[in-house]
Amino acid sequence: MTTTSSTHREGYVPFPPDAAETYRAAGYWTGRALGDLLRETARSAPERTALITGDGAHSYARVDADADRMAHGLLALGIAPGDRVVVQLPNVPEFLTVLFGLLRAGIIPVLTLPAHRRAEIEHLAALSEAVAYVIVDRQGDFDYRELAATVRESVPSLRHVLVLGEPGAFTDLNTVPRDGDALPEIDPSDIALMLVSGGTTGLPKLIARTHDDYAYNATASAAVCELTADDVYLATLPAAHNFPLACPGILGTVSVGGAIAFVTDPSPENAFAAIEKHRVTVTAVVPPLAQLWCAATEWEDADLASLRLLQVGGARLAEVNAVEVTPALGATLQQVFGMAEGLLNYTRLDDPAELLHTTQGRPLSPADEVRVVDGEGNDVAPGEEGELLTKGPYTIRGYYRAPEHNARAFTPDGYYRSGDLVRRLPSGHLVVSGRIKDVINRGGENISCDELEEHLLAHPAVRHAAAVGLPDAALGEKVCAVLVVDGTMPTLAEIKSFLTDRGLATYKLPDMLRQADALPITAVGKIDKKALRAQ
Ligand code: OOB
Repeated sequence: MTTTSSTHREGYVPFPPDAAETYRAAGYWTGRALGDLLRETARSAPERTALITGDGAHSYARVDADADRMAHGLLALGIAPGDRVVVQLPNVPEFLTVLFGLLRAGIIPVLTLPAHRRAEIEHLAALSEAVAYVIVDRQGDFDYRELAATVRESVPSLRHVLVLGEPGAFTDLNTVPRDGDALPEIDPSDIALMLVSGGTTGLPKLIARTHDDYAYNATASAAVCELTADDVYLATLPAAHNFPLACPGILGTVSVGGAIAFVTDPSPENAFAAIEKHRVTVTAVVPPLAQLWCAATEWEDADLASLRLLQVGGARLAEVNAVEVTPALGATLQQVFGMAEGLLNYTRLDDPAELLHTTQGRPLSPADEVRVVDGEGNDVAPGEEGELLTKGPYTIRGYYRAPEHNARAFTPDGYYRSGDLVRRLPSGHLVVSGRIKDVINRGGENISCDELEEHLLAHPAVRHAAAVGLPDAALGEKVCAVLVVDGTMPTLAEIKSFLTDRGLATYKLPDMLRQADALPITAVGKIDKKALRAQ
């Protein structure tokens, strides 16, 4: 009955046929559709808990059937395989049904974050020519239906707004599911879903991931984390982000038959209660949250004994914070250096403490190709700093519908230019030493913000630190350190002498200090340097 929308591959950059053949032959790509990850577990262990919700546990059999009914309902609305649907849901259990419903129908979810607003959603909906937009009615004091009304006026392709909760003028998502017979055949080399790039400059880009590559991303990650059916994964970060979605996250947990719980509020009080109640074993957080959770063990007395693995990634975790994780939370620390574009680096569970604390892990796959290059694109000497370039079985070859940007962001031979500065150790572990874009150029001297922040964080009064470059007539840029402190704010002179005592070069010392109550964060919880500079 349904026909595949022919437009969805326009502007998609596929893997070259020879690379695809290699990945298939080597067994990285298995020809499974993402919807099959759930199907396989539902067949082998139908009674196991897939989902923990406010009103009890849902078995794999139930979630599987719910996903099928959602798929049939979406198709019955006239949404066709290959069509794009913008999904903007907080971390609610229904996320799983909506996601798998779309995947099973061959409809492509465009996974946006709850914190995205009009500028991002309009851009992403228009770029993907989305036909539908899935939201919750409201969260906190934000009404997504008002946002949807605005977006629908400016994006003519949007035919449906499907609402979880009170639908207002739109369609109630709960009325959509229906029974049906056959679902469309899925081509595993086709686009499964679209992620939003984490880039902090310019408009967000769309990252189209295939069934083959993303299934590998999730299952190989599950293997590295030694995930089993006994694990309970807590989605703490926004579920639409690659890290909690598939590293190994939600999809990895489904692939091994574990259980998934969601929290919308990652505060220690709330997350710790969920960990205790559901006996959570694994979760993923960003560094500021890891730091907050560690500190909160001082005043929260929840039982966290079930937590075996805390994954920390998304931004550089300072060594001073890394060493605190296991003593405070009892869990093994895993550093994860990943990107929505693909490449994932993990510290391994049995890595020595030194590597766990001071590196951001090593590539997930033996087929990941990593180069560390200088400004001219030549490989640097082993151990030297350079830009990370990468290609591999789960790294995109180009952003969706972005040919001009792709010409800069990818090398002619298909490597993604990450913009991250790294050093590679003999073990293959990478140390992220900064970002090409996150460097302050002070009178011709380059200062890595990450490095300066690491030193600032070592000061006993400093809880959070961010270094930003501000325009300066004499120097080009001057260094401003924004600090969140415990107790009294140190003076500039005190900070300078503290950093000098730590052996930091004089040119890296801040020119000015600003105190803040909190640092602005991006939709996924990283420090928002752009917003900070604007302040
Ligand atoms: C993850 O993905 P994105 O797409 O939001 O951001 C990617 C960028 C990287 O290029 C790098 O600049 C930074 O975020 N980053 C890290 C890091 N992990 C990510 N910088 C330093 N240390 C780390 N551990 O952020 C992401 C995706 C999957 C898993 C984990 C994180």
